[in-house]
Amino acid sequence: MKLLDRVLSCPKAELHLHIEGSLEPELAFALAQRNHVDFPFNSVESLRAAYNFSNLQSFLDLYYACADVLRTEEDFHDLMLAYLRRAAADGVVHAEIMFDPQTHTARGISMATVINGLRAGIATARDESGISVQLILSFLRHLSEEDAFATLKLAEPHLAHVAAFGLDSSEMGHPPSKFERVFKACRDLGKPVVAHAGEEGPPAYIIEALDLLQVSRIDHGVRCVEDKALVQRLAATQRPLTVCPLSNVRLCVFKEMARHTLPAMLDAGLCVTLNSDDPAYFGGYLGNNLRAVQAAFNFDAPTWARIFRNSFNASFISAEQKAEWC
Ligand code: ES4
Ligand code: ZN
Repeated sequence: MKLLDRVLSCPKAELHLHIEGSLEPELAFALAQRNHVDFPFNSVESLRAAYNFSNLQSFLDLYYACADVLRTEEDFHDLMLAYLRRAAADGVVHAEIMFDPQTHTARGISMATVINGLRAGIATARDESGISVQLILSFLRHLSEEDAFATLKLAEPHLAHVAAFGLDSSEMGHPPSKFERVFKACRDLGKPVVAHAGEEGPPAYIIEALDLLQVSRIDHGVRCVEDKALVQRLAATQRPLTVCPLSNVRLCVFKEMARHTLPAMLDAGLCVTLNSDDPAYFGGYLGNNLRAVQAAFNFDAPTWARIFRNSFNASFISAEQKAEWC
C-alpha cells in the first residue's frame, strides 16, 4: 500500500475541531430552510464564494453569521453526526471537539439545547462507527471575563458531559491573561484546559497560556518558532501543539503550505498533532490536511507514526485506552 494510503487509514485522534466550523454550506442552507431563518446568501455557490479570507477575523465574521441557522437539538445532532461520519472515514477513532456556547446562548438558544443535541449526534455516531468523542467547552475571547463566568454557570448542570475548557475567537488584543480567573475556576472543577495561542498572536501569548492558564495543550502555537527559549521549553515539557495546516494557509498565517513551520516544529522535537480546525471553511477534513502536508513535505513513515502517536498521547483519554490505540 502507498504511504499516503496508509497515513489516511491509520487510526488517529483529532484534537482541534470546532463543531460550528464543520457546518457545510449545503447543511447551512437546509437548516436555514427548516428553521425559516433569513439567511444572507441566496445559494450554496454564493456562500462558498464568500470563503475567501484575509485573516482570522474575516473568517470569524462569516463563521458566526452561518451559526445562526443552528436552532434546535436536531440541528446540533445533524451537525455533529455529519462531522463524525467524515472523521471516521479519515481514520479518526477519537475526537475532542470544541463548541462555542456563547455563539448560541447570545441568540436565545439554551445551553441544554446545544449540549443535548451534540450528545445525541455523538450517540448516533458511536452506534455507527464506534468513534470515541469528548466535548471541549470553548469561551469566546472577544467577549468579557464576566460573560465567560456567566457561561460557566450555565454549563454547571452539564459538567459531566464537558471534558475540558478552551479559548478561541479573535486572538489579537485578547491575551490569555484576560481569562486567568475563569480558567482557574475551570481547573478547580478538576477539568483540563486548552487555549488557542500563537495562531496570529505573538509567542508571549503562548507563554501566558502556559503560565497563567496552565493549559494542557496549545491550539495552533505555530508562532512559537519565533522564540527559541519557548521552543526549548515546549520540547522539554512535550506540551502538545494542535497544528491545523489548511487553516493556517487559508487564514494567511502562511502564504503557502511549503512555508508552514511544521517541519521546523518537528525538527525541534515538539509534540505536534495535525487537525482540521474548521473543515467546512478551510478546504477539508483531516484527510485533506494530511494530503496537503504530504504533497508539500513528503514525510517518511516514522514521522507520520510519530504524529499519530502524539495525537493519542496529547488526548484526554485514559492511559489504558492510550495503550490500546498507540
Ligand atoms: C477558530 Cl481558526 C480559529 N481560531 C480562533 N478561533 C476560532 N474559532 C473557530 N475557528
Ligand atoms: Zn481553532
